[in-house]
Amino acid sequence: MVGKVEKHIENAISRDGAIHLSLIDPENVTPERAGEIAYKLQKLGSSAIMVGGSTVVSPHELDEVVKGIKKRVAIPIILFPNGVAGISQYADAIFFSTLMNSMNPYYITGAQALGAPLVKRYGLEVLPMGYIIVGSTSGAAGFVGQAVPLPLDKPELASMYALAAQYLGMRFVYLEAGSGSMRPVPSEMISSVRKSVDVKLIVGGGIRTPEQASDAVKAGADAIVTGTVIENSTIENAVRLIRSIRKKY
Ligand code: 1GP
Repeated sequence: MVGKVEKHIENAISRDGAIHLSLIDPENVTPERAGEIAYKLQKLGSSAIMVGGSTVVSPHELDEVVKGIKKRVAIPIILFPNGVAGISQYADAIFFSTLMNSMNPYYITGAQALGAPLVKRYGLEVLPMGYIIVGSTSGAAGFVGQAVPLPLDKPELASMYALAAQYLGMRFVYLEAGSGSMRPVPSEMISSVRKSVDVKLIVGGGIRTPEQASDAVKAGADAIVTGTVIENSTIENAVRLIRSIRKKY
């Protein structure tokens, strides 16, 4: 069932052409700092705050960070979990994901089965997502998730995985080049996936400049995720980056 958060995302994409999603890693910030960052990003036009990281192990710290963000923003807070420790009752929704190209069943259905009862008990809105890791610099996500990252020069492989995700019922596909990657997802790969699927296409990992963000949108991304780059960049770069994503401005 499509809930409030998914409708908010759909509406923002149809209004703006494409949207920016901000990722905050709860292991890198205090709850107060997370709130400040989220407040700034909301003001700049980010459509939702994602909270998660590949090595999150403390549900308590996660809860505190989500609460810190919630105090400061009205936009949805969406969990981006690495496993069962990535679930917080204080968030609005969860990207309920399967790591499509993991070699370990724990990341394909195991953690999902363990976490599902908690997601239900907390009443979190579920956003079903196929998560696909690409490129040899995909870092912690690829390593922890025991993925065999798709080669960046093989867009057809990404399309196959994305189409499989759609056929499995996912309403989101996330092409992930890894946080801090030196090589973001190439335009050719994004456009190949765009041609193959109708679901919402999220792209992230290593996007640092407005030009990279806008190239990804031109290639067909519906949403661009950036992590710490916004936090560390100048306000001008952050404004330009978020604006560059909106096709209709
Ligand atoms: C990581 O795709 C996200 O999961 C964001 O990556 O930190 O490089 O922006 P960056």
